[in-house]
Amino acid sequence: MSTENLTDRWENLEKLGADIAQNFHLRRAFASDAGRFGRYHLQFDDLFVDYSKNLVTDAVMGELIDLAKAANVTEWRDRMFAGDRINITENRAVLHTALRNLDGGPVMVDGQDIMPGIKDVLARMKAFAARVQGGDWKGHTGKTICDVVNIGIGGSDLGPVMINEALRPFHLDGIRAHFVSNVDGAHLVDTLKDLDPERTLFVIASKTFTTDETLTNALSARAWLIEKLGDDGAVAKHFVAVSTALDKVADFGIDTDNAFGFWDWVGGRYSLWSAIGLPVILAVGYDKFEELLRGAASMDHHFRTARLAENIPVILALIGVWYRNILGAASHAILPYDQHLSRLPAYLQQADMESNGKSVQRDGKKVTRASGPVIWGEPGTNGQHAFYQLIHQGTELIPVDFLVAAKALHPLQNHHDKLVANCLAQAEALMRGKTAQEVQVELAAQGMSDGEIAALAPHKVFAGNKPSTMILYKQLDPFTLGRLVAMYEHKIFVQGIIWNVNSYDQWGVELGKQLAKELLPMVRGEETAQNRDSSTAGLIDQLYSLRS
Ligand code: G6Q
Repeated sequence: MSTENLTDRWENLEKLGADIAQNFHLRRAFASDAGRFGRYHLQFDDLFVDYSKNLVTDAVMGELIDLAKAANVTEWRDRMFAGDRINITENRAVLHTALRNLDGGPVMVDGQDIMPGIKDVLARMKAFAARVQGGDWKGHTGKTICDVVNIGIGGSDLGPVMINEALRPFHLDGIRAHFVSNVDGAHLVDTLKDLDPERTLFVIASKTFTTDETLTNALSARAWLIEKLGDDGAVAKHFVAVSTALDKVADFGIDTDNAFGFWDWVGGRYSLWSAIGLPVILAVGYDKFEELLRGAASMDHHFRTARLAENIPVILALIGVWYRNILGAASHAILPYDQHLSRLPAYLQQADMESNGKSVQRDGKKVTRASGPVIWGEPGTNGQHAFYQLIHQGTELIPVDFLVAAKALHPLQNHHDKLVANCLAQAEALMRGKTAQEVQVELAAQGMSDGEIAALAPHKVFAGNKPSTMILYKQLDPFTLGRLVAMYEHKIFVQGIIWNVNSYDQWGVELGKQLAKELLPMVRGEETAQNRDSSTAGLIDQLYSLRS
């Protein structure tokens, strides 16, 4: 990669950024350019992305595309799909895309085609789910399963949780999926409270099968089951596992015939397409899961083949880079006007922040520019009655993604029309704002005196010029959902390439885990905390006085 090229590109972008910051307003841009929407939208089948309400011009978009070229985005993309070990700090390929390559050709890792193994696990999951759903799989006492509890955390939880929620309209009758992740015992206790042990199946989901939270929850769940059913032998019919470490699954006491494997080239936060999707398959059926995979595969194809300027993940990534690096935005909001996507912001928080929240480049040198932003959000319209105030009138620049379906999957059309109207209204309000003059006219029409108007008007002015991208899709079916999630995965990939970070490791989560191990005996009172810093030692003292 030629750094010199990149330096030139950044300099050009900075110049354009200074001009935009001074002289650009979205309201004027729309008023003066009837072709703005026409130029700044992308359509891929029934997925429509309107990026015209962003603080960009033709010059900016052209320069951003040149930045992507200078960073060799397409070469890196091809290396990822080809199975090169682009996760350099873990010496691993990054091949979650192979998991959905159902109709594609071979994908080689170390000279071996990995597709047969992927299809084999899918077939086993399909058969297993059919047995559970059809009532052939019986619990220890001969009863059928009606509740599935997935025990996993991070990448072994957030993906399936988000998908399970998103596909609620497709849930099969008779099986409910639950998710326990937190080592806070309240999560497990509250979940098990209303469940019938005779009819409950636990899926222990852990790539490594060493994660303390997951093993702690799994052991407590096992103890609960054995206590309720009065027999150690019950475990065989009520516990299955998803892992890359099948030896550890066996050590835990789960029959590996009831374990579903995946591979080290699947990153945790990219694993929902693998056997980690098992609770989703149990909840919605295998066919719907396959539609999800096919939707993702269609986005993979788009990402691999569309020109950079027409490539949805690339454009989203570049616009994000523009805000982060040139216009100084520290965060990015994900605002789905789709209740079923209520867990999408949390899912993307991990996908994005764990991938691109890095301070060193691939070669170990410190980054010279900001990397990943803070990702956050909540579904609309709820957020409107909560934090949108700050987006509209606060001092932060917060680019927003709105997501909304043209068609609802429920019969309450009136609700859906209101939902869509609100979503469009927010994008418009952010874009145009409300000028002092508009406010004055409005207040005068309400009969206010000049003095009253002068006092109130500044509070009622909206600066506008706040950017948003509208992601509009026909309806939230499994195919569309797969497409949307893959779109974000590739957006994150492109940004990681531009920032030159390794998006596929997560060393930043290790230190806390290590220290928790050291502190546990102190919290338990088995060791003194004397040698810790005074804050930690003082807090452990307080803990004891509060407990006694
Ligand atoms: C994701 C991270 C992390 C991981 C969890 C659970 O990319 O690696 O969130 O998924 O720590 O790990 P296990 O699946 O190994 O239990």
